[in-house]
Amino acid sequence: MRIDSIVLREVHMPLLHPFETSFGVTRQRRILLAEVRSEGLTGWGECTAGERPYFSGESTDSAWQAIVNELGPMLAASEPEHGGECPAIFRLVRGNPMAKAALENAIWDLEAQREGLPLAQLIGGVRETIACGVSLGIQPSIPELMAVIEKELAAGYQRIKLKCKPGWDVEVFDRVRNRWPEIMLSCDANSAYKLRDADHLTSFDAFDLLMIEQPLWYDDFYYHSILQKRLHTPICLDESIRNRRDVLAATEMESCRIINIKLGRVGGFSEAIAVHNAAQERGVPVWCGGMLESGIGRSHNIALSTLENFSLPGDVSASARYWKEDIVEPEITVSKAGEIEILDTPGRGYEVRTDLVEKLTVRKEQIRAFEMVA
Ligand code: OSB
Ligand code: MG
Repeated sequence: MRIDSIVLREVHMPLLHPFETSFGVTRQRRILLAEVRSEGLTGWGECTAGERPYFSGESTDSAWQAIVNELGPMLAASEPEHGGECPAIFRLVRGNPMAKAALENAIWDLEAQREGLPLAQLIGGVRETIACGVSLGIQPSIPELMAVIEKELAAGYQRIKLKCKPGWDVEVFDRVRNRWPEIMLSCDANSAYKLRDADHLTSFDAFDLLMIEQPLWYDDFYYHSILQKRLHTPICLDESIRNRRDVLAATEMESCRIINIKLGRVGGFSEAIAVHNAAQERGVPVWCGGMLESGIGRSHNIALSTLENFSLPGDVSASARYWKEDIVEPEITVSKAGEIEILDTPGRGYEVRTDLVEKLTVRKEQIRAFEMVA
């Protein structure tokens, strides 16, 4: 397909509730959106980089630079027929997976529209609904957390994930488990612990957690493998898994028993599918992570979650948990059974509210192909 134009924007979207993890608090998202036009169709991608380079080395600003200076011009000069060609188009640029994913996922959206297929179907998805969980940030107090859990369970969510860190862990799990002995409960440390905390982490086994997500360093397999040997609770890796080869290394070393897949973290649909397949071949279940996305990134996550090995509830929840007003139409909703229904519209399936996007835009740049010197 000929790339007619690429427009990159930064939109500002205040979260309804501050989101606190072991590495900080987010109150407002600064989200990059890529709008790619080709032959009468428009594909959208979202960059999941955080405002600060604390989850990974990327940030809204670093991704802006990477897209405007490098990746955007590369894509503008190419004629991809498939989203799967993007990794080769971007191959000279190392790292920057979230910046790459913003563009690659827009091409997948375009390809699905051109084929007249829902994106979920284009990638080989097998589900008509996906299972949803929630990720709950660190709260000011345990009673406030209990109230939030009560609300999300009543809304139908199938799994509660608690962000944790030293000082916000066993006491919290104990109170939650006492009140709800049967729910699917997990935790996510975002690398808040060290191997010397191993004794403390083994005490998490008492709470029948579905998994402990990324307890140790963001770039580690080895120390997680040592820790996993001491834990009954499965470790789930998020930050550490960057690509398919990492799945092979982590499963070979038994660093984890579950894998979280995020489109941005692995660089887009091509690598996400490869990660999914590698995990499936090794009998490791996966689930779809979230990065506080707008409806655009969320719609990509929904499509991804229809692949067969997404057998655990994801952090893909309703628009209304994050935003007063989402930028897609219809908004993303979750049923009382804790499921999102897959739409049968071609592409991502949720229309972009372009007027609202325009209103929320704080910077915008049209990207051109590198000048060809005759
Ligand atoms: O580690 O899963 C994470 C949000 C920002 C950065 C990292 C993570 C998260 C979440 C939020 O857990 C999940 C969501 O989008 O609801
Ligand atoms: Mg995580």
